[in-house]
Amino acid sequence: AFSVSQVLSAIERGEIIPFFQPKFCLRDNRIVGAEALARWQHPTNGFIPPDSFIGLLEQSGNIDQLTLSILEQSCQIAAGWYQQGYNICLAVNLSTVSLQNKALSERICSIVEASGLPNSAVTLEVTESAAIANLGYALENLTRLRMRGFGISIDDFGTGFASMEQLRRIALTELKIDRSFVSTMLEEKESFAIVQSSIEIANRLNLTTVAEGVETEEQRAMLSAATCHHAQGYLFSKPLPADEFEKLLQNIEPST
Ligand code: G
Ligand code: G
Ligand code: NA
Ligand code: MN
Repeated sequence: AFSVSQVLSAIERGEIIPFFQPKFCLRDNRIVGAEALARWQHPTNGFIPPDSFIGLLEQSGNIDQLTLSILEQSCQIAAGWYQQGYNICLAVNLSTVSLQNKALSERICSIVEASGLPNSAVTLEVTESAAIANLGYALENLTRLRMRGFGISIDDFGTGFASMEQLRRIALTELKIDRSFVSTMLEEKESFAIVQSSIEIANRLNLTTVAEGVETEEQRAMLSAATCHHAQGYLFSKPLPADEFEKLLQNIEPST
């Protein structure tokens, strides 16, 4: 296990970098987005997955350092793709813990502005990995970010933060169906009912739907028939280093 100060110095040394997992359109298979996922490129231990340091950062009050570092690095990379004519949306994970920070929305705006990427090409995926007692400044931050043009996505829908109450109160643009429902929906009618109902609610609320953890052709076909818009998962691609993601973009789409 690592200490908080080890993780913080890794961030400062630039060892924690974004990988990118594509989001695909289920209608025409085009890449519509890239989700930045943090990876610690440890000098001796290889790649360390985020589960081994995100909880630690959240509990010690340091998750903002990671969020803003991943945001800055991934915006700079995605700005390059944007300038090459690839019209894709960058997605960055935002912990509900970070949303407690009153100054968050201003810091996000200045990082994105410095990168040259328009706010409308960035979606913030709100992820709940820590239980929080009250939402504090979360609604205020999210409303301000939405007003500035960012997309707001609710991650892991159906498992936590993502309640019906939040659907009503937050100015969302996207709903991500949790992988646990997608992975069981072919065998369990309860899971499929949840997937289908989530898509119906999202459609009625004019939200884009993204299915996570799509691993098989059968799942892809079922989601497509259920009118889900976008999908992410090992069937299409695992999270990739920036240069490999760029090759995927070049293979699939000519720049305009
Ligand atoms: O990336 P997987 O590749 O292992 O990611 C595991 C979990 O870590 C996911 O729930 C994802 O939302 C979270 N995660 C990955 N990168 C980030 C990040 O930059 N910030 C936050 N807050 N969570 C992240
Ligand atoms: O919570 P969040 O949705 O941000 O987490 C994304 C996590 O899901 C990452 O750990 C990523 O590596 C993982 N992931 C992405 N696609 C698949 C998939 O098709 N199957 C499985 N099992 N995990 C996936
Ligand atoms: Na996410
Ligand atoms: Mn998720």
